[in-house]
This record gives sequence, C-alpha cells and structure tokens, in this order.
Amino acid sequence: MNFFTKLSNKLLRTKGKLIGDIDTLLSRWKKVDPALLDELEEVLISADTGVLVAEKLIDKIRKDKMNDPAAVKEAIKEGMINILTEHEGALNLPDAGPAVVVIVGVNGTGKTTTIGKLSERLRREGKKVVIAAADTFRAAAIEQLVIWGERSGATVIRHTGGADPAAVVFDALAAAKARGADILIVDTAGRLHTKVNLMEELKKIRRVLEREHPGSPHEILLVLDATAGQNSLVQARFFSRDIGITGIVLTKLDGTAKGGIIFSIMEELKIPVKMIGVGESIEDLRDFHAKEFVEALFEPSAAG
Ligand SMILES: Nc1nc2c(ncn2[C@@H]2O[C@H](COP(=O)(O)OP(=O)(O)O)[C@@H](O)[C@H]2O)c(=O)[nH]1
Ligand SMILES: [Mg+2]
Repeated sequence: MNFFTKLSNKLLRTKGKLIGDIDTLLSRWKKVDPALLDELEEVLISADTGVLVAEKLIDKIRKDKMNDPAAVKEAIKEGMINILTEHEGALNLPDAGPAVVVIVGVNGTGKTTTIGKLSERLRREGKKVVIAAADTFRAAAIEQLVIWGERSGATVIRHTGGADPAAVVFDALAAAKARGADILIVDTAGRLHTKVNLMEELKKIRRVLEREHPGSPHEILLVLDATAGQNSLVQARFFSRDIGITGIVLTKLDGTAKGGIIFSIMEELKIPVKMIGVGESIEDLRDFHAKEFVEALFEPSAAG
C-alpha cells in the first residue's frame, strides 16, 4: 500500500461525510440549478468547512455557470486545493541550532504525543533533540514525556511537578546549547484558555526564550483536536490573540468526520496547518500538503 492510499484510508470518516454527502447530492440531479447549489452549500457547512469557505466554493460554480453535476465535483475539489494552497506553510527552522519549537494547546489535544512523534522523526533525520518538560501542572505529563524521550532518544529536561515552567525552559535551553542540539521542543500545560494564568505562563516562557536566545522561539505551534470541530476555531482565536502562533498541528483526523474544519482554520484564521496527526503511532504525524490532502479526500474508497 502506498503512502497516498494510506492517507486516504486514515481520512475515511471525513471522506464519508464530506465527499460521500456531495456524491449523494449530485447523483440526484440531472443538471445544475440554484436549488442544487443551495443544498450543496448546506452539505459543505454541515461538514464543518465553515460558511465562508462554503460560499467561496459555491460562488465560483455559480460564476462559471456550470451545467453538469459531475463537473461540479471537480470544481469543488479544485476550489478546495486553491483555498488550502493559499495558506500553506512548512516548518520554518534555522539551520544553526538550537531551533526552538514551542507546542501549545488545551489539554488532551495531543501536544505530548505530537512532541514524541516529532522528536522521533527528527532523530531519524539525524537531528539531536532536547525536550523541555514545561507542562509541570500534572506530574503524569512529565512521565509521559520521559517515556517518549527514551523511545526517541531525545534528552528530556525536567523539574519536579509544580515547578516554574519558565525555569524548566531556561534550563532546557542551556542544555540544548551545551549539547549542541539541533532542536529544542517545549511541551506546555493546557489548562483552559479561560484561566488567565495559562496565557501569562506561556508569555513568560516566550520572554525567557526571546531574551536568552534572540530570534527564538522559531515556531509556536498550536495543537488542535479535529474532533472538536468548530470549537477549535475558538481556541485558535484565543491563542493567536494572546501569545501569537506561527502554525497549527491538527490532530486526530483519523477518528473524526469533522476533518472539514481544516478549511475553516486555513481560510478564516489564515494560519497555516503545518502538520497533521492521523493516528497514535510515530508515522502518523505528517507534514501537511494541500494538494495531497484534498486528493486523498477525493480518492475513491478501496472497498468501493
Ligand atoms: N487517534 C489519534 N489519537 C491521537 C492523535 N494525537 C494524539 N492522540 C491521542 O490523544 C490523547 C491525548 O494526547 P496527549 O498528547 O496526552 O495530549 P496533551 O494533553 O495535549 O499533551 C492520547 O490518548 C493520544 O494518544 C492522533 O493524531 N490520532
Ligand atoms: Mg501533555
């Protein structure tokens, strides 16, 4: 099985919802008329693409005065590729280390798992990785990171539970420099954004990095759980406003029909999704590529 097919299989539930519903709708119509387009817009919105994206996709079809329902599907696909490509962006890390990546997001979205997968991937690329266990809110979070660190050969810098996260980051940065590490990845706590002190804590971490290692952090990645649907947009707005983010990691796309949320995120927030999580194993963290993603969605399912 090739890489492309595998991604398509990981996205089965979103495919079923988004593409499955489009197919069902189009098969009921012999020609394109305004009522069909209204229904199509509703299908897109109900698949979490967001109103803005749905309108943009439909407007194009209206303007092009399409007649054949089959051509409509192709137009939606092209439109989706265009929307995602416009805001596409890869991880942007300097060659001279340590590059610093801070991972933020609410509890349970997949921050620690993403760090584990990312550090394993970087290790396979021959990179030396240091991880800062700056989620000191829960002792279990530190243990979880130590296990991932052992598995991926990364050095984990930790203090005891309840320690000042910025102090952990300070030490981890010093360790990363001393060891000549290529990358420092910072895990952070994820209590809800309604608690003001989480944002203050994150700002303090950022200040320490800016002061001790000018130019860093090079990436602040917000981890969002695709199963949260529209709610993840709310989280993104908070984090973006309060601490500034350079990209998004969208996790759990394997277990949800709400993958259409990626269109809302990219078009409404104009923040690039840089990586996606499609499962719990190490291979399941992937760089995001707009064209590949949309083509995987539109790939006919193997089971027919
Ligand atoms: N299916 C699936 N599960 C994931 C993915 N990413 C993370 N998880 C699971 O989500 C749960 C919470 O992850 P964790 O990394 O502890 O979240 P954190 O609180 O943000 O650090 C764990 O059970 C992970 O295995 C993903 O891409 N797909
Ligand atoms: Mg965690």
